[in-house]
Amino acid sequence: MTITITAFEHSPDGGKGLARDVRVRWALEETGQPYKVRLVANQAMKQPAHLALHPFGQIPTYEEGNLALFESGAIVLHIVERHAGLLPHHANAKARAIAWLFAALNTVEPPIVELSTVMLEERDKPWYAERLPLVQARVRDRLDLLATRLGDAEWLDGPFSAGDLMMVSVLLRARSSGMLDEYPNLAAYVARGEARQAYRRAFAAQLAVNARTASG
Ligand code: GTB
Repeated sequence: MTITITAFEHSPDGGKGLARDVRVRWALEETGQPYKVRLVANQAMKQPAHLALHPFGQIPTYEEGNLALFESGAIVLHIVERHAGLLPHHANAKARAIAWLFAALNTVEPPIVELSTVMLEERDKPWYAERLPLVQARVRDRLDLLATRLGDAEWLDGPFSAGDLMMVSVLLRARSSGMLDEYPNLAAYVARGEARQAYRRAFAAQLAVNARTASG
């Protein structure tokens, strides 16, 4: 059955790979699943056709036969549960990999997203200089302990898993703030994720879209 995902027609990052379709593309590449991409224009996001797929009018979505899914975490989990490669076979190890996937989304991503919102959208506010260090401290709270936990391991819990895929995807959003560089082991962990062939294919595919739509 054909898999179709949605992505921005014009990603606000211009192809830096930070939009959440990339983690879905990456999971599909890691598990060897071919997929199609339907690009959604900004003005179409909140129109009925797209809202029928995504109740909040966002990307990414995932369609396969009569299944339509939204939420990047749910989509990645669906992919890795159905196709081998990113979840361990042993039940306990599988549960732990899924815990890391949720930790990336629920524990690490929120302060990172808050930081990028502050830096991108609140720079001109009179309270920016006061707020920024507070939000940076919330990111540091998470990164300090994540870095300690990772130590000098290659991945979070044994072989590369869906948990690592999601954690690397989330940490990538912190890089432009400079905060990732405060943690050399996390920066190296992210670099190992980016060096995977499947990530490179996912990144190149979204870059090609953005290069094309920027010029067209
Ligand atoms: N919880 C949902 C999920 O994980 O799937 C969140 C989905 C979401 O935030 N989608 C964003 C979207 O559709 C795109 S990824 N936004 C349009 C809208 O809400 O109308 C978030 C994102 C956007 C831009 C950058 N960037 O420019 O760097 C990075 C990430």
